[in-house]
Amino acid sequence: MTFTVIGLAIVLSRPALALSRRALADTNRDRIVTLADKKAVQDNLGMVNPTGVNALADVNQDGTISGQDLSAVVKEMGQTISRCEAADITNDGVVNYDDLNIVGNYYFQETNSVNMMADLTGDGFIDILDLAKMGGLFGCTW
Ligand SMILES: [Ca+2]
Ligand SMILES: [Ca+2]
Ligand SMILES: [Ca+2]
Repeated sequence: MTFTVIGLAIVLSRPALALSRRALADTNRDRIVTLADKKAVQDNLGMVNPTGVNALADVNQDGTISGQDLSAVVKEMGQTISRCEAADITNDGVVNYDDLNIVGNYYFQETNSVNMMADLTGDGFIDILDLAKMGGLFGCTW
């Protein structure tokens, strides 16, 4: 019984799911990790609780733009992201209602460290454009 309860607690406390590490390293969301993404982190090093486009540089979503984010980008340098992967916010290999719901949860919010995975267009805001980017990809797998 104890194990059951502990197991349930672990499931419930699982951190917010996010885009793949590779997709998050693509800070400008152009589906390839380049020096531009590295520069986006470098230009904002030390920033705490970033908002708007700057929040996309908080690759590990810990609320601070640091050397850890820089390392995360460097590690994925040159990697490309498929259209399907770029829209798979939950990072479970399929684009479906779970991903749509995440955009819905943060709809019409400025991008920040918590919701940045829902900013699929990388423009610093979560709105219809992010939903549109998911359009046509429903059901796709990668
Ligand atoms: Ca960070
Ligand atoms: Ca998904
Ligand atoms: Ca957006």
